[in-house]
Amino acid sequence: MSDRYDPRPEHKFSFGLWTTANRGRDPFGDSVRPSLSPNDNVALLGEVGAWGVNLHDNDLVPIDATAAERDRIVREFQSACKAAGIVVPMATVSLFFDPIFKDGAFTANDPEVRAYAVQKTMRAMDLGAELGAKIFVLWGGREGTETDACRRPDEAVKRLREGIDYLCEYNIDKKYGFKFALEAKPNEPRGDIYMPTTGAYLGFIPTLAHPEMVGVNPEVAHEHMAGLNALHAVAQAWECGKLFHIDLNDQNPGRYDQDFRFASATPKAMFWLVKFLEDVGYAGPRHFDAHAYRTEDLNGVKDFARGCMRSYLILKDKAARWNADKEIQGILSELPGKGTSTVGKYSPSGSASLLGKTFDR
Ligand code: GLT
Ligand code: MN
Ligand code: MN
Repeated sequence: MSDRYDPRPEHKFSFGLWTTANRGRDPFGDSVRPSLSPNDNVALLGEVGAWGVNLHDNDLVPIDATAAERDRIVREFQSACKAAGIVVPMATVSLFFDPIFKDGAFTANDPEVRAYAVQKTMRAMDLGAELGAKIFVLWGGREGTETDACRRPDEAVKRLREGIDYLCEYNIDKKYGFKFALEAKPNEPRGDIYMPTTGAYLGFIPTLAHPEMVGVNPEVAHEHMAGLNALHAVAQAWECGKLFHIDLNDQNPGRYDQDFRFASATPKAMFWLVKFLEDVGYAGPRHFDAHAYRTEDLNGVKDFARGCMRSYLILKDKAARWNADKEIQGILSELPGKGTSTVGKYSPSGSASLLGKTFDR
């Protein structure tokens, strides 16, 4: 059945290979779904009407693959993407799965681990560039602690900066044209993660050597984990020109990383988020970083993926109706105080007249 909520390429809906291939493993229970190869995964994404696929290096190329294996895997994946009509807008790197990163990657105490993390990211950038990606996400999942006995947290910030500055130089050197999008999360898998919220990264970025190359990738669930309003984080990122990517999903506050289907937990909050993205004309990918319930089989995964996109389009439609609704717009036009200017530019005479003014509280 096709209707006006069918996804189309211009909607720029993307999924990570890790999202639709999620097998439902959690810390307490094993996989409930069979593995889905990257090439079959891309075919599935084509079938449900997605536009793009994103990947970590090791979602596609095993960490121990030889150079020849890597090249064959990449070639076959490119053919699979072509056949499915799927593009690769974003790439990222796994700096969290391998046991080597147990103490962190860019911030680990062992300098060999830190250097390996930078090398692994450079190779992931090579891979992403080969697949046509222009956005490179960095989620520092292991950049944190269980106890602050292990290092001073400001030392960790310096190490993180050095790593990212180096990768920006590599980006320039190789002419890859990547925009880096830093993704925050308050906790899990570490007890505490150094850059816990999008706001923390927005404070960190201006301290980098190439701040123009680096923005953020806010994730709805990660802001909700911290009990925050995800829209406010997204809006602040947008306002300073740093919304380079977005991870859409859903999450109840204060819980583990639930990665629920988009808009399935907080539909009203997600209405405001979609309305914002559409109103401001955000032109980047709408990436769903979520997964199906453990109770679902492969058909359920397809329903889940279709559901993410459909929910977005329903909310987009409602946002357009909100904007077009005469009654709503009439009520809004009665609100006092339009515009963003409050007191204008400072001048001594202007400040004197402001001080002299009597306000009717
Ligand atoms: C992991 C994490 C996500 C990140 C992915 C990119 S991996 O699933 O929980 O939020 O976006 O590294
Ligand atoms: Mn998440
Ligand atoms: Mn994410």
